[in-house]
Amino acid sequence: AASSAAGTGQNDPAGDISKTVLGIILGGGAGTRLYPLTKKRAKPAVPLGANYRLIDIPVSNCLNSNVTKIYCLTQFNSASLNRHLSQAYNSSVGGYNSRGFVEVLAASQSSANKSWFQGTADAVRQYMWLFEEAVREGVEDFLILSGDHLYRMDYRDFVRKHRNSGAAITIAALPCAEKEASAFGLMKIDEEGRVIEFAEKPKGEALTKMRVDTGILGVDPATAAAKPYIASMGIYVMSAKALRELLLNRMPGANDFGNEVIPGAKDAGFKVQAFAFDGYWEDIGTVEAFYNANLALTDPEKAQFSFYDKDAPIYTMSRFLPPSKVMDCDVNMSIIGDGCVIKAGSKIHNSIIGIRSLIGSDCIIDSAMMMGSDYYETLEECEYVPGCLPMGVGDGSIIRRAIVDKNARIGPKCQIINKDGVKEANREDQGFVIKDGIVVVIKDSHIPAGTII
Ligand code: ADQ
Ligand code: ADP
Repeated sequence: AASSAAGTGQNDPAGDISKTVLGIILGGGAGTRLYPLTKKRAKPAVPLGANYRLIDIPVSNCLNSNVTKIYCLTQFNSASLNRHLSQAYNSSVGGYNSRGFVEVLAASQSSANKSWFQGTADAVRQYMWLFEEAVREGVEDFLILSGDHLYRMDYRDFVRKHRNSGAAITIAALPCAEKEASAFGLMKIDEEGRVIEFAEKPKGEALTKMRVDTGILGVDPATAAAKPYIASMGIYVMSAKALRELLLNRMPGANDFGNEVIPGAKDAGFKVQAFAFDGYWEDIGTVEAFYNANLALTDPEKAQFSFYDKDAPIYTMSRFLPPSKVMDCDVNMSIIGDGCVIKAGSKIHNSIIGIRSLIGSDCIIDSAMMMGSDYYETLEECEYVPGCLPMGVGDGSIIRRAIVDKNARIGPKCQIINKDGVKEANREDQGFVIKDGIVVVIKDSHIPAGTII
């Protein structure tokens, strides 16, 4: 199906996919699972690592795969997401020749004016009119991605496999253990990789019925024994024609890909294929998974993902921040973003310290993800803040097993340690929420001096 030999796709059997593939990133529904990180921003704008945002992962994977036409569907538009995308990417994709772009499409702007997307398939359906413009300009396949995954993939292999098999839909898949299996769409495939059964998040007996020998994916016997299910990664290549037929004609009421469109397409006789992926991949769409994946980045024994790869870097906004300053501190197994200042006597262990973090003296930051700040504030500006509480962490505070969102102001001698070992709590009036035992300090909140959580 290769159409043009221009650009970097010249010798690629998948063709120049910058012209024939449109990337569509599903940027989040109601945002309950990552709440309160999504309280004040669209999910794709949630900070990741010390310098990045969630959206940088799928967008970087697209650019490294030569997919340069990218839309991101979200429930609400946010200034920080738009600013981030335009500053980080538009100069690199918007060349005259490639005609690339990275754009946000929010539910509220939809012409079909249902103000909220009802699900993943509904979100795509509501913007089908716009995607069809891309089809008229040569796009043949849609690459449908999720906004909350941590992985690195060359989508060219995925597209090539899809085109070679002549499938209507190709689903990226990997082997999965019993313990995680019911969180995913599970499938059974034949020798050719065609999906013959698909069950979205089955439980109990329906789950055990989906057990297979995952050796069929080409994994070694030990892995096959430990991971006897084939899980959908929620990432799809769909031919534009088939998707139009499915969403507009066959299943005009289907809201979700996993629940309805995928099983429905298979039952209607559309060719649905699996594409085996064997790298690191993690769904980081819950507070616990998000926290664990971030902290794992700091631990050389656990880290399976690196933001740096010379052939496939993860890009982000260039902020031109000064390098971080660390006084007489004890820092180990930690990642420190740009523009931070950490004062003397502080101990930082197994933590992520995000951009522009200001940490006072004699603090203990342990197993924490600090997101940092969006801006620096001057002493004069701080005078307008109640109690003149500066952004960052005050002297002598202890933060353990917590996520501290951006622009938070934590006074001196606070302890954010989940002292009572609470599993779940909503204390939004006090500036925090506890989820899965992890304290999340909400963006812009004030935690007065001496507070113990
Ligand atoms: P889930 O991730 O549970 O399962 P879903 O909640 O539909 O499925 O979310 C998929 C992606 O779309 C997420 O990135 C989410 O943020 C986004 N999204 C959800 N609703 C949206 C909306 N209304 N508008 C825009 N974006 C929205 C899916 C598949 C499973 C598969 C897992 C793998 O359904 O089969 O196993 O992904 O993680
Ligand atoms: P980053 O990725 O650096 O967090 P954002 O786009 O989220 O980027 O925000 C950074 C920008 O936020 C700063 O350049 C600054 O202009 C702006 N900003 C947001 N709120 C304020 C504020 N209250 N005072 C000053 N600048 C602000």
